[in-house]
Amino acid sequence: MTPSPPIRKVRVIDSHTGGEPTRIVIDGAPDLGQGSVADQLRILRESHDDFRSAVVNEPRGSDVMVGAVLVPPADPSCVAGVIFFNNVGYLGMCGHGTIGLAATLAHLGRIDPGSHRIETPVGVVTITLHDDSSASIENVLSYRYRTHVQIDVRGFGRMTGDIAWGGNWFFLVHDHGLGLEMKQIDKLTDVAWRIRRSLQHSGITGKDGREIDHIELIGPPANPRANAKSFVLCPGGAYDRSPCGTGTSATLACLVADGKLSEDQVWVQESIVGSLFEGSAKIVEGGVIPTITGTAYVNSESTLLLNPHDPFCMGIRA
Ligand code: PYC
Repeated sequence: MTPSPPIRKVRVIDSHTGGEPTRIVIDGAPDLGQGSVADQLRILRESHDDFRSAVVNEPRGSDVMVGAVLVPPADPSCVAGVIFFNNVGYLGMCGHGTIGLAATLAHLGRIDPGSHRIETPVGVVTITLHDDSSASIENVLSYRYRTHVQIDVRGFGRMTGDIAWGGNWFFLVHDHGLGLEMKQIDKLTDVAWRIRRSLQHSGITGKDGREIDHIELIGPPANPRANAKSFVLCPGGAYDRSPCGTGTSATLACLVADGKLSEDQVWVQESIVGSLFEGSAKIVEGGVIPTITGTAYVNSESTLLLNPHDPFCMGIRA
């Protein structure tokens, strides 16, 4: 009798940052070689994409789950490398996920309060773990690429937005005409998805033809501590429960470009579920370096079992 193929074990730590989940693989990921984190991402994408799906997709995960693999950094000044992904693909950077990474590394006893460099596929970011367990991330260079871009959104008419990079590509819209409230989630998701479609159909992209895969709708805050509230639609159709770290970075870049935010001025962004991130920006050549502060909570340590007999072992793909 041939022996059954073994069940593969993958150790993960789950956390949430302002309500948005992050599942970090700390053991059991495929071997991605010794290259830069960008090279390791290429190997993960080209040769092990089913692993991404197994970690974040149903039945183990959900459309909302953001996953990550902790990898060895090529840059010796970094304490870790990280590759973020979601239900449909990979993220250049992930702000809420990096705050979740700080909480996870602290939970594992791998970092203490203080600053630590992390290698991501789009550059090195710095996390500062604070004594109260909150964390700040100094993000990659963020900038506004185009302003006052007009699009026709089917069923909603003409809208105007900014295209900005905050570690992912964003289209930021103020004139959407909708209240940013939980009871409007279906409508907000619908309009944001239509905006994305309209950008695709019109051939409107980020720099170098990169797809704009995050849509951010901005409006007045509900919390008196906040400056603005946002609804962010992620690439796979789920909305970000957190204020979105890369989205807040893109917002800061636009505010600075418009002269509405000065260097180091604190900006508080509220998410659609009411969680808050604090942001500020250093002005540099070509844009800003944002710092985003939030708190993540580790809420599970577990072992995923990848059973080759399970027909949905590698997740249900869209
Ligand atoms: O916090 O940057 C972020 C993020 C991107 C997608 C989901 N969260």
